[in-house]
Amino acid sequence: MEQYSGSQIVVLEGLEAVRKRPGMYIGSTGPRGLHHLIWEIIDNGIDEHLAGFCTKIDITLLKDGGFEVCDNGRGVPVDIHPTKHIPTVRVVYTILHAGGKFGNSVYKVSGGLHGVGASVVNALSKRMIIEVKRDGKIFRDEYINGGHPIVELEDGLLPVVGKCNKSDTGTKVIFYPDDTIFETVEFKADMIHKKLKEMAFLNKNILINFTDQVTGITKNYQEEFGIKSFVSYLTREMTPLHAEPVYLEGKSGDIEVEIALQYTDSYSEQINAYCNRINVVDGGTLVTGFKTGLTRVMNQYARELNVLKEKDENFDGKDIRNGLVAIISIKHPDPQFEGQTKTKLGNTDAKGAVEEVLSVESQRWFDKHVEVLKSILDNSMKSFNARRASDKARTAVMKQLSDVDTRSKLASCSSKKSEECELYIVEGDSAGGTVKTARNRRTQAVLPLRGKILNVEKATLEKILVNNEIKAMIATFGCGIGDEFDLSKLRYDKIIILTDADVDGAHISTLLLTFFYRFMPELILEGKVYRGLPPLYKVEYETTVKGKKAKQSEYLFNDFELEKFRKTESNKILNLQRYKGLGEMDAHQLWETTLDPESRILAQITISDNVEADEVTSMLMSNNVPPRRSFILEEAKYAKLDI
Ligand code: 0R9
Repeated sequence: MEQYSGSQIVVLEGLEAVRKRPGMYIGSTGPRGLHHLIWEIIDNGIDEHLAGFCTKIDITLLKDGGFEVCDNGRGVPVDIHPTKHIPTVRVVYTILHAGGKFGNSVYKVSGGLHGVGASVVNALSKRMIIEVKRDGKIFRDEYINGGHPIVELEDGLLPVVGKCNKSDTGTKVIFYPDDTIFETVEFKADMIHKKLKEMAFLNKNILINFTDQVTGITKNYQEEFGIKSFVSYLTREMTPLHAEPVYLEGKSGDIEVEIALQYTDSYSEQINAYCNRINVVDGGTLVTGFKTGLTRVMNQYARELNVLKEKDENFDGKDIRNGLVAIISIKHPDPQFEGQTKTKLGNTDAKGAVEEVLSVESQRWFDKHVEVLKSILDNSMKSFNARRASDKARTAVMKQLSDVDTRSKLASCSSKKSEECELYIVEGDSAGGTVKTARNRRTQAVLPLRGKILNVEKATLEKILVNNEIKAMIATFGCGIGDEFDLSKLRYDKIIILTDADVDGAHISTLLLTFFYRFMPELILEGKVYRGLPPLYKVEYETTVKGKKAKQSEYLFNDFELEKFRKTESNKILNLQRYKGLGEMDAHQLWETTLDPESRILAQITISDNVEADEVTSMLMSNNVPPRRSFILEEAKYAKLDI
C-alpha cells in the first residue's frame, strides 16, 4: 500500500517512540497529559490567529468521547510536500515536530509541554480525522491506532470529499485519545472552560465557542480588550485604586510586549507572566525586566512630581508593587524555557525588551492619566512610610528583646533540646502559678500572659511592637518576626495556648492566633501551635464493678461527653463539679488532665484554604498567586487518651 512506503515506515517509527514514552512528550498519561492533547490542537488554531488568518475556533466535546477543534484559518496546505512526497497535511500530522518546521508563524508556541506538535496527538490517539477546506474543496485524511493513515492517496493527493465556497477555509481536527495509553480518556469540561477563558484573555478578539455535547452546554469566549480585561477579572472582588487598568503595548526588536496592571488596596502583589501564551509560573527574565523597569520608572516619576524630595531615598521595589495585580505577555521568536518544569523564561533579551516597552509606553500612558499616576505614587509612599516606621520599631524591639525584663515572667524548662520542649502560654498569673507547679520542669516551659493581648488587626505595627505581652512572646520563641522570622530558631516543638474553657478564654486564644498568623504564619502553617483543652467537669459517681458497688471519678471535657455520661445507666452521679477556670484545679489535677502528654487533649491549629472552586482560572490556581483565603482556625488532630 502506498501509505507504507519506505519513508512512511520511518514516520511510524517516530510516532511509535511517542507511544512508548508518552510522558516525555506530554508530561503524564493522567488527566493533565490527556488535556495537553486538546491544548496542543487548539494552540495550532491560535497560531493561525496570530498569523492573522483565523478569527474563530469552534471546540466540541463529542458525545462519543471524541474531541473536535475547528478553525476558520487558511487550512493546512494539502499540496504534495517537496521532499516527503505526501500531502503536507499528512506530514504535519505524522512527522514529529513537522508543524513547527513548516509553519512560518514567528511566534509559534515552542518549548514547555505545548508545542510538541500535532503528530504527538495523532500518535496517542486511536483515531484521528483531519478535514481541510481550501480552494473551494474539502479534503479528508484519517488515521488509526497511533497515526496509521487509512485514506488512500490519489496521485499523491488526498481525495476531495466535498465542495465549499472558495472563501470558506479552515481546518477541522477530531481525535479520540487511546485508552490503552491514558489512565482516563474522559475530558473534564470545567478544566476546558477555565483554559479557554485564559486563552481568550491572552488572544485579544479571538472568538472561541465551546460546546459540550454531553451536557448540552455551550459557552462563547471573546475578550475585546485582552489582558486588560484579564486584570479587571482578577481584581473584580478587590478594591482597585483606579478604575481602568493601565495597558501598555510595544515592540523591541522581534519581541512583542504587552503589559496590563492595576493597583488595589491589598498588601500583596500578583504578577502573572506569559511567553507565547505559556504561563511562566516561575517567572524569569521577563518578570525581572518588569520589576526593574517599574521601580526605575516610578522612582523617576516620584522625583519629577516632587513626591520624593531630592534628599529622600528611593522607593523600594516592594513599595511600588504593594497592591499590584499585573499581567505581562510577551511574544518571543525563540523562547528558552528553563527549569525542571520548563516554567521559567531564560532569554536575556526579554528582560531588556520588557524594560524598554514599560519605560517608553508608560510615559505615553501616564501623560494622559496623571491622576492614576498620582494615586499609584501615593500608594507607594504609604508603603514606604509604613516600612520605615516598622523597620525602626522592629530594630528597637529586637534590641530590647535581650532585656532580662522581657522574659522575666517565663518559667523556662531545663532541657535545651527544642524537639522535646513545649511552651504553655497561660492566661493570667494565678493559673500560670498552678501550671508552673504542676508541669514537668525538664520539658515544659510556662509563659503567663496578663489579661487580654492587643488586637493586632486594629493596631499599628509600632504599637504592636511595644506591647509587653507581645514582646515577651517574641523573646521567648526566639525566632524573630515578619521578614526576619526563622522557624529553625524556635526554642519549642509545641506552643500550647492554655486558657479557661469560657468565652474570654476563646477570645484570648483568637487574639493570640491572629498575632501568630499576621507575624509568624509559619508557626501555624508548620503545625507548631496547639490549644490545650482543660476539662469542663469532674464527675464523681457510683458504678458496679464485678457485682460490687464502687465510687469513682472522671473528667469530662465538654457538654457532649456529659450528656453521654448521664445516659449510661450503670453510672449514678454523686457529685458534679464544673470548672470555671484553670485556677480551680490543684496542681495534681492540672497535670493529669491538661499537662501530662499521656493523657491530655491537644487541638492542633490548622488553616483551611477556601479558594473558590468554580470560576477560578487555571492560572489562578498556579502557585505564584496568593489565593484569596478565608481563614478558618480549626481544631483538629485530637489526641485524647482515656483518663
Ligand atoms: C484545528 C486546529 N488547527 C490546526 O491544526 C491548524 C494548522 C494550520 C496551519 C495553517 C493554517 N491553519 C491551520 N490550522 C497554515 C499555516 C501556514 C500556511 N498555510 C496554512 C504557514 O504557517 O505557513 N498549518 C500549521 C502548519 C502548517 N499549516 C504547515 F504549513 F506546516 F503545513
